[in-house]
Amino acid sequence: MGKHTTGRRHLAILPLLAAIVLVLPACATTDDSEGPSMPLVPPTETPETPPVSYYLPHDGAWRLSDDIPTGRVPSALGTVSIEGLGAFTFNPLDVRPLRPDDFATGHFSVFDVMAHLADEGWFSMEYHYDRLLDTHVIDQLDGRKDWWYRAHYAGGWAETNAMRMDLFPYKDGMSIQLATRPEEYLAELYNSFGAEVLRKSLSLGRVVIPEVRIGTVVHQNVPVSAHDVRADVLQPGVVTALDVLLSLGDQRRIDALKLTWYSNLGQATPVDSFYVEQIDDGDGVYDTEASPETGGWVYETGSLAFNGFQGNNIRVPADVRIIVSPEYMVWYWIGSPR
Ligand SMILES: [Ca+2]
Repeated sequence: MGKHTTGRRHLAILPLLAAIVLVLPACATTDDSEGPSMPLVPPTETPETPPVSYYLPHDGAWRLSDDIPTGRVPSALGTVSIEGLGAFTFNPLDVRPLRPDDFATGHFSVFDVMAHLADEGWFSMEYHYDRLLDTHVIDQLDGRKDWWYRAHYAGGWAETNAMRMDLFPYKDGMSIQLATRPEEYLAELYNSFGAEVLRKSLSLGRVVIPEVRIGTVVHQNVPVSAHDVRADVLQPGVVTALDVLLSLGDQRRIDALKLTWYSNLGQATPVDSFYVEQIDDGDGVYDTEASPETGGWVYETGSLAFNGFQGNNIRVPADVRIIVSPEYMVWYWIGSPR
């Protein structure tokens, strides 16, 4: 019988996990078999910085300067809750990415955590990479099929999520829950992934989004290229939701963008991401900078089958939201019209 973890960082997410933990067996485990000497301070940690804003284009280009902040590498013990099995603890410094072409050194996905725990022998899990879906699929976990997950960053809340588990970047303070879902639900998810891969192959490997809506403006068949804004977290060439806006800038369909880097936001720490605080496309609607008085932008992207809060509207910042070839993207202005 293992023991419960009592790491200070975990206390912040305990209220959110409590509902799940209460219905799980009491046999929680903790990965402390390697002794107490695990380092908790990463070699490349960067300190928190105050919010800092960047305006694009910069020197005529839709690229940020080279001296932008970088995110902290995961370093604190993390936990995963698995339906019917309990909570498992891991050291992020032990986790290796199954998709090293996507994640930069020190960074990895939610799925990588699961694969790591299975490799350590904490539970039985079989999985494979399906190239027709461009994702790893869990064939069985603890003898059961049809697993899916919920995950959110520190300060967030449990969200229905239709993002590939092996592309969801892990951060310290994250909450991760695995549970079985109806077979039909997984089939619909995988159908949406397969449609993305097919769409990308029909575009000869390029990301082309059939419809991008920004406020009241609709852009059709938007080609998207990588701009490598988050080279600290993602590998060069990985395409993100933010790249959609930067590509529209390249194409002169957006006049200006404001991106603000936050190390933390209230209870949410670390954040370590850029937030989009202005999309000026010159039509006079929602063109000004976001503010508490006027409002701001939120976005969603994915398959229409999972639009809104069915899975596409999740609190993953655009700069680390890897996209494969989504069916649509929408940026909503929340607040008063300006
Ligand atoms: Ca506008």
